Amino acid sequence: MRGAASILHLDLDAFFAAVEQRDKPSLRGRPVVVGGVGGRGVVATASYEARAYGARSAMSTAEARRRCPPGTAFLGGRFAAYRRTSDVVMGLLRELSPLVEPVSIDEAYVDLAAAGTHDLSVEGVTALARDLKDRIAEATGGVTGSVGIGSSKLMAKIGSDLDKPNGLVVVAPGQELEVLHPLPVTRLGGVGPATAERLHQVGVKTVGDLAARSLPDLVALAGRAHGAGLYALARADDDRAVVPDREAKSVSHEETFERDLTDVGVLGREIDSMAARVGERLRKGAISGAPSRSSCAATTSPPSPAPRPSPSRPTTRG
Ligand code: TTP
Ligand code: MG
Repeated sequence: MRGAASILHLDLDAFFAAVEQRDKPSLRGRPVVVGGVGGRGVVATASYEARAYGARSAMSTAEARRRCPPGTAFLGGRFAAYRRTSDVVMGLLRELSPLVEPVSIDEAYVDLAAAGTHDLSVEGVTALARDLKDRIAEATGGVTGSVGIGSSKLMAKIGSDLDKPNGLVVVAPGQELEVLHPLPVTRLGGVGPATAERLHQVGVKTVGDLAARSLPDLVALAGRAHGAGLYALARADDDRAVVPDREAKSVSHEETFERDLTDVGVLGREIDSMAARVGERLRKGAISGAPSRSSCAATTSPPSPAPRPSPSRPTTRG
């Protein structure tokens, strides 16, 4: 944790849907769902208008169709357009600091202290964030983002999520625990459904509840490393650095089929075709790697969630 609120986190709002609404003015203000539109399709994202009806990322498109009213647009996605818009936004972030860490296609951390030129007072970073939001909307033709600024990556990310969409939250140094403790534990990175379930069973619902537990308690509950991590996060104790240009850890390809495939010959041909596409991308990037066994597993049912393109885990939709 730093003495100044000098880490910024940006997350664009309903990103894929926002790009669609920008490019097709008739979609603005309307429910829009982007994702797989076939029978086994999965929702990548939903505009906030569609979320009002319950459409969500990773839900089956069939379920989103049941929930959303007639007139909802169901779109297959245009990844080149999302990538171009993302590049414009990442470019604006790089104007703020040499230390920018993209986390996914629509999300990044910026170390404002690394620039050495910004006023890092709460007023100073608030004005900087307002200006950034204006410039993003202008450069992208109307895509909005939510910004959080705080004394650590943890507080910056919590902040960007607190007032979505189009939010701006600066967590002043010294206010971290006041902001953090009332939140549900699931808002901490690393508390997935399994850990959350275990914590709920022992009465830990909020981050404040978590902070009241001893270190040995949490280690007994979640294991040594994870327990210690939770103990630190509940105290807003987070010294993770902003790391620019993280290298890709893996290159993969996944598809959801219209029907379950059980014929080994057909599956083999599908795997060959996907492997060829991965190989093509590896050659293009002049990189190599060892195939991972688990990523070669062919899942037929249930359909996997919509792939989430990210610089650190590039994924191409089929
Ligand atoms: P998110 O930032 O998680 O979601 P979002 O930008 O759509 O909405 P929010 O306002 O809550 O930030 O993800 C960014 C994009 O990544 C999203 O627009 C679509 C894609 N994505 C997937 O393809 N599959 C997924 O399961 C998720 C969560 C996102
Ligand atoms: Mg987003």
